[in-house]
Amino acid sequence: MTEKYDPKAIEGKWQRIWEDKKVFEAPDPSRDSLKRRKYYCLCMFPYPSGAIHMGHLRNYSIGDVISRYKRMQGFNVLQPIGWDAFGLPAENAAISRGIHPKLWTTENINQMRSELKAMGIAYDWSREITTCLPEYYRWEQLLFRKFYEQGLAYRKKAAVNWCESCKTVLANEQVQEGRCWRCDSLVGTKELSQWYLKITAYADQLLSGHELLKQGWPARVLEMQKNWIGESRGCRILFPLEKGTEPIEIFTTRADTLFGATFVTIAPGHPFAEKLCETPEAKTKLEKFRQGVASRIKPDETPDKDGFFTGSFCTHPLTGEKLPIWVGNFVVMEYGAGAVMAVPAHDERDFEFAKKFRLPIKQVILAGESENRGELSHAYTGSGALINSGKFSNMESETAKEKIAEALESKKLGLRTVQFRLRDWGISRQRYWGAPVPIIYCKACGVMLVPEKDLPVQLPMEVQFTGHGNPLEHNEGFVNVSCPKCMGPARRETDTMDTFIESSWYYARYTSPKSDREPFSKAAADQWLPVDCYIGGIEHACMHLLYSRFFHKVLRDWGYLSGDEPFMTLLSQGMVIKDGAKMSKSKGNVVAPTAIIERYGADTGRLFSLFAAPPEKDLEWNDKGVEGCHRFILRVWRLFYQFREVLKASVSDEKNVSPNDNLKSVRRKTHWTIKKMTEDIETQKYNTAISAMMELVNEIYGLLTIDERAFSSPEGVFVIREAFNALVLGLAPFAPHLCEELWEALGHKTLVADAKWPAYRADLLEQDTFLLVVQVNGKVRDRVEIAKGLSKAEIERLVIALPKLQAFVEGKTIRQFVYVPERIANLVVS
Ligand code: ANZ
Ligand code: ZN
Repeated sequence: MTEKYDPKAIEGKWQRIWEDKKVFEAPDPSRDSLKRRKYYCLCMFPYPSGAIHMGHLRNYSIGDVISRYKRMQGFNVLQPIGWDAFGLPAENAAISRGIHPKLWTTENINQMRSELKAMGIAYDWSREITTCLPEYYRWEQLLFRKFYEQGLAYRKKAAVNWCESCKTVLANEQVQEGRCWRCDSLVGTKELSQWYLKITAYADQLLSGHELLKQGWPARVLEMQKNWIGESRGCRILFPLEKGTEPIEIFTTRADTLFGATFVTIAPGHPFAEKLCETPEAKTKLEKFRQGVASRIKPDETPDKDGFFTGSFCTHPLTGEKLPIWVGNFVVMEYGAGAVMAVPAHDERDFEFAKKFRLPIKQVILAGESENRGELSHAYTGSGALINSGKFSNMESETAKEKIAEALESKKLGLRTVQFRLRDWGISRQRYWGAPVPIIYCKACGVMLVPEKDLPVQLPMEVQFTGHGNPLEHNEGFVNVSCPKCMGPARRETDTMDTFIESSWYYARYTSPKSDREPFSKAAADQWLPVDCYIGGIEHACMHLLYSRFFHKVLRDWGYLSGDEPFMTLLSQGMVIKDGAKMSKSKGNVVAPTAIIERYGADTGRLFSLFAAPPEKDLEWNDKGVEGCHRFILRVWRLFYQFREVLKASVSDEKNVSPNDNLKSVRRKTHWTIKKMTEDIETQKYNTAISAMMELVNEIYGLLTIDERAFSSPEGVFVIREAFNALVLGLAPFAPHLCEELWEALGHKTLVADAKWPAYRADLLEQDTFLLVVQVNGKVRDRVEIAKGLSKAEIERLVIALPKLQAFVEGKTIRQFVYVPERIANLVVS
């Protein structure tokens, strides 16, 4: 052991040893010679943007504490890493700086790999995957084939962001305040045929699966998913058309208000709209509306209610009344049936609409007393007794919902259904840097899947990045193919897949990352899955975590893997902030992990990122805090250095140890620390686990200041070695390089990474004394430490003799001695 702590030398040394010995390469559980239970710990894999940032440092430090801790607990731990390597920034770099996305990505991966290695994370590097390589994406092309064959992938027209001057489709991230990121011109929309995955077919399972996740997932993530999926129980009702055969279908959650429907409103994009708009005026209006609605960029922006009368009527399914059909801009085509029955008296949007266009308002639900007089001033949206509703009048809303639905069902004019807000997943991207959709269009044969034997459809490397359109479209060698069926000339699909596809199944690929016959081996997936702990940012609460749960369920249904859920526990870590804002390049408040590693070593950086805040909270970056963590490491180092000879000495047998009170108290602290850090790590309170270890170090230093020879007796050597062992083992998941070095200094021949997590002895936690609060006539006059096991009479004698009490008892008679065992003694005097 050197006198000076030299993180560079130590960290490099142990990283090499771990790598040479393949310490963190996880054997498949069936081949594990140690027959350990498996534990799969996964951090969301990084996008290779250039260099690792503090969010990575934090995320991966948390994952590593869990992995190393579980390993010390005797688990066979899989902690893999890879690269989410397709995506927009690479293409933007190609457009603005002329560097090929493949090159840009590869360079970034190389840099980030070496930075992650410098952090000393216990990764199984033999399982590294890179999603932009054909050996990875070929499998999702295969999966896409299967999605298509199973009717889970389909094509439909939809609006995309379109920059007219760049002649290109823009991702939402490329639209900044309604303008193109590149040329700053206004962004419009364009209708294109796009590929979709039918996630809605799994909506109910994605929701009911929450039951299984309740234990291990943060409630707020489940809540966000629940809202995103948006289950809504209601009724589909048919309104027969006055002219024509097919009725208009609407979706409502309030069948009880059916008698209050005074008109029907359809979405501008409704397939009946053209047919229903008979007059030229209505036709012109429809055209205008369609353009207006389409040019809205953000779907959550609701403009003022607007609409027009189509000129057509339908009939009320129960009363037979004639109801006008309107087009309304607030009715969305993608939800429910794309049409609503308008009940202005009980729905705010309909109320506003009816007021604006002077349409009838008919109350059918009784509101509270005061609200039932005269004309409604706003919609009453609550429940209550029905009025003006024929034979359903006087029923309560909830009963009426069922009874009216039944009546409709028996007339075949209604059906109770569950509706989801969740939309199918649009996976088409009109961009180069993604996995090509394996489809060929043939004039004669139509839409054709690329045959399995022709996979992968590789991205061509020779492409021009002009910023105009998708480079694949202009790549003749890529686009022109022969049809797999008739061999005639055909065109290849130029859309590439959303990068969320790659991250939807990578966790399964890690279980057999080199598999070259299938996406992953079922046997390997069955051994490792589900992921026991998944760690990543809260920003992935909905999309990524829903998409991968969807993939998992689909793959399960195909028999590719088992189990209903991919991730059993989820840890959503908070953000890293500095000076009150999220660390980001644009804010200029970035601290690079590499700078911290360079200056203090990786162990300090890791320790700080775990000490500064519990994982789910935001972490405020603070240079003083980093220095504090570094000083703690130095303190530990000095302590070990001071005792370097003792560490090597032979230790007396525990049976022969009878430590004095001071040593006993250090022992107690040691066992308390083991208990505390174990419980805290189990409950993800890494910050307080570290505090406990700091306390132990303080306790040792504290005793040394009173008595610098406190540990020189054989008992002392035993006690300090026990404390040191506990400290090194406990700190090992946090500061692993430091701890390997100290473990070696303690004379161990094995790695601390392989060591067993310590156990505490409950009997040693017991204190021999307790603190007694002493009162006279109910007022606290003193606090004293009393040995355990004394009788009440003995304690009374001790209390009466306390010097501080003399002033209060002198010359008085003691009437009573009240004693609450091990807590309070009260003298009643007069
Ligand atoms: C009649 C009614 C009467 C309604 C009433 C509400 C109150 P959630 O809970 O979100 O599912 N709706 C249905 N489809 C729509 C669409 N495509 N665009 C816009 N609005 C639509 O909401 C269901 C309610 O939202 C439905 O119930 C319908 O209005 C409206 F007193 O029908 B309701
Ligand atoms: Zn053909």
